Amino acid sequence: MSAEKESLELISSLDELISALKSGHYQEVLNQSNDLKISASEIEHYTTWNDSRYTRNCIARNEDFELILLCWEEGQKTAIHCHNQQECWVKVIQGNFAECFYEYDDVHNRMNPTNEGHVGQNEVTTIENSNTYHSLENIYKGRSVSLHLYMKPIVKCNVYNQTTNQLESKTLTYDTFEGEVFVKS
Ligand code: 2CO
Ligand code: FE2
Repeated sequence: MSAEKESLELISSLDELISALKSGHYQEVLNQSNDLKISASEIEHYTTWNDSRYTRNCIARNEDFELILLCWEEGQKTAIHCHNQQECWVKVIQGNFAECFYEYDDVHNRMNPTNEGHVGQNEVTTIENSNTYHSLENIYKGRSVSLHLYMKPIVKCNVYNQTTNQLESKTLTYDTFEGEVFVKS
């Protein structure tokens, strides 16, 4: 890493975060995840809502990263899923989440819970281990919003089907891209 890249100052806005990512300051962005202060007004342009599932709104992306805003109505949650071995952090902009971690036991074909906790406003959660699965649920009394950085972009991930106890590959998509309705090409 060059000396120039190591000297990035504290990121204090969404625009600075996007610039830092687009210029490849990945390690600094990872290091600053806890200190980043992104206000609800900065991300308002990217928020969309759906009564039946959380929405995925891509703020910025290239071949090395994707920065996504997830918008959750009260009670909405993910399936148990992995991150396809990509480095990541998740920062809560507004609201409160319950998070459960799991490891997949491929001998017995089952998902074993390993840990659980809460992620509140301005807090960060990560997945360190490529074999780790997790689920997130909006437990706030109202809408929650979370900012997700994946490096590299997660195109597909495994999702655990609790009825069959099988892992299924799921292709991830966006509701919006850079603030516009996303149209698959
Ligand atoms: N990984 C899920 C997604 O990108 C959200 S759970 O937090 O990482 O849809
Ligand atoms: Fe996730």
